[in-house]
Amino acid sequence: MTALSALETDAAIVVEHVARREQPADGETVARLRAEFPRLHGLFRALYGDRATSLESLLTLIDAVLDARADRPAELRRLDRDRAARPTWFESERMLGGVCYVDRFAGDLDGVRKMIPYFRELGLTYLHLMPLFASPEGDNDGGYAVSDYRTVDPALGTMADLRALAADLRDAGISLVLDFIFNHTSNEHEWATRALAGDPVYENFYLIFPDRELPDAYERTTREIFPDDHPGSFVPLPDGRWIWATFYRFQWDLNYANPDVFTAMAREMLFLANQGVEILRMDAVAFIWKRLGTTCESQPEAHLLLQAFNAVLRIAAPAVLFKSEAIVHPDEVQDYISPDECQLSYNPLQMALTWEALATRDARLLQLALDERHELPPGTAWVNYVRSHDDIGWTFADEDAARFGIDGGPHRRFLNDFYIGRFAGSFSRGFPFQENPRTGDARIAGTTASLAGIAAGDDGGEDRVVLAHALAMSTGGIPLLYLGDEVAQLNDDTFQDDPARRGDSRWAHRPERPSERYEERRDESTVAGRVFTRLRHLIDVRRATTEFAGNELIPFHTPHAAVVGFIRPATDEHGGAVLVLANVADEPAAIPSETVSGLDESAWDLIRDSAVGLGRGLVLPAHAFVWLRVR
Ligand code: OTU
Repeated sequence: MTALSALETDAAIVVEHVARREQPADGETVARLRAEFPRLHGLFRALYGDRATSLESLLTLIDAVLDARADRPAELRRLDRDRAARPTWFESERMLGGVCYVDRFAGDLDGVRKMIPYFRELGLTYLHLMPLFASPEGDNDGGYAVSDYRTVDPALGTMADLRALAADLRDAGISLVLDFIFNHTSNEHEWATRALAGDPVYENFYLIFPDRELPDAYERTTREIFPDDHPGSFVPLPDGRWIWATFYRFQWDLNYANPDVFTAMAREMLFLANQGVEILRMDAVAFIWKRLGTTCESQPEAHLLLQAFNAVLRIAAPAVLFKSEAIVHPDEVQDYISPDECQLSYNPLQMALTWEALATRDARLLQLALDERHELPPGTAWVNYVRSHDDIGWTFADEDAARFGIDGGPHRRFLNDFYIGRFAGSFSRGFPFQENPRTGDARIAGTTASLAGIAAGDDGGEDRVVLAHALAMSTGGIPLLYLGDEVAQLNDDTFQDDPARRGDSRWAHRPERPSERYEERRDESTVAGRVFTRLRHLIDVRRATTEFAGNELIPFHTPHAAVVGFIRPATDEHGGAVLVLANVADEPAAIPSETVSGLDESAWDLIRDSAVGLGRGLVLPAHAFVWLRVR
């Protein structure tokens, strides 16, 4: 039987199946099912076609999708239509993201609602709330161990509160972003407890092995992700068996080779979509498919699974976007980004290389990333951030570094030493995260202000905080602020005294809302006030600069290794173009007139709102940047 005839016969069965449903699907939904079916069918066959029951599984999935569509509230169906009419909404220069923990920033969901006026003051259009679902007591990886995707952590509120908050945020022009933590569940999820109790249906939801034979075989090629917690990728169960746990011992990886797992998780995803979530942050995408003899990261099936989830959403909740969280080699990061897979992605390379440039006072690797690794397919966007709730990992490509004679391994060790503050003369006060003595690997924890020099009292600290944000706000896509960084919050050292947080230095950069600093935010005699005022101004300028929409970027090279440069071209007939130059060095950089001779002599400084002449070149002070409208 050819693939085409399989599609035809299966489609006929699906049509009949859908017609027999108790609750008939509306015309719009049927049209979307028709449009997406060939793709979903192909993906499902590629993933599960070798199983005798694969068609049956597909029918179960389609029922789940149609049930979710039937449950989709009217205002979200309206959103589906609005987004379809303006599909590039997220590429606007007005987009600005913020991220926070509900409890640490605002107490609970009601507290978040009360912060909406502040979010508007700041200009947010996107709010990522860190995981807020039921989770084990004590250490739960900041909520990344989910025990029930349909229950909000009772300390934070209820599902009804979450729905109401999503609607209030939407009214304020802010899209709610939540994680879809789909690589693993907590060991207290009902599926996990049933698996542990020996229920074969749920044993099949996870990857459980009777002895060490296969775990040992897999571990010959897998990476240790959280070596502080346990070595390798497996943890023992009380009965002596071994279960796959890539991250913490209480986070059990799901078995996506089982189509029932895909359908069960699709149900949870659609449930979240129907609560009013507009963007799902797809956690740990690289890890979702395992294959013996490989790293078990970024396998081809990981992409097929994401595309299948994407197809499911296009039918039932088409307004919702995916943001990929792949903190891996830059080639691999790119592979997750397409309109059919994840429309948005963190840009870990730009993030890490911004810090790399600040430490080395050399922006060449960052420039190379903008020159060669910035472009994206139409209909997609980067999420550019200075730092997240996670560590900073040095995920640049060794082959890129080699082009400048830099050896990746020792360079990473230097960067770790520098940001931990072990390197003489460092301005940084960071912590090591998951330092692995066996491999010499480590990543970095710390708030932006503490890493950039403010905690150490370095003269360039405030400038570096602003510079790093200015880059995230100007290269394209959605800039994302870690809330609290706009008032230069410092590390929270108290995690070291809390048994539930002690083992995870990322808590250093997840402080509680620094309310004193927020009170000082209009007082420019304070650090918080100066940083806030400068960032707030950048946000205003960005919103008024249409050239900052979209992702198009033309590299602009200067003779200085410490200067990164690019032009953001006009996106409409009215715009000129915006030249961005940023100097990461501790000394001024003089840009000679020849470098800017291709531009009109008179330019407009968007930040100072004043004319500048380029006839004699220009001088960038230490840690300074310009956004110039040029012709
Ligand atoms: C993600 O990060 C989350 O962002 C973390 O907060 C979680 O702890 C983790 O998953 C488990 O849910 O290893 O150090 O892309 O870098 O997925 C962070 C690879 C992590 C990993 C990433 C993971």
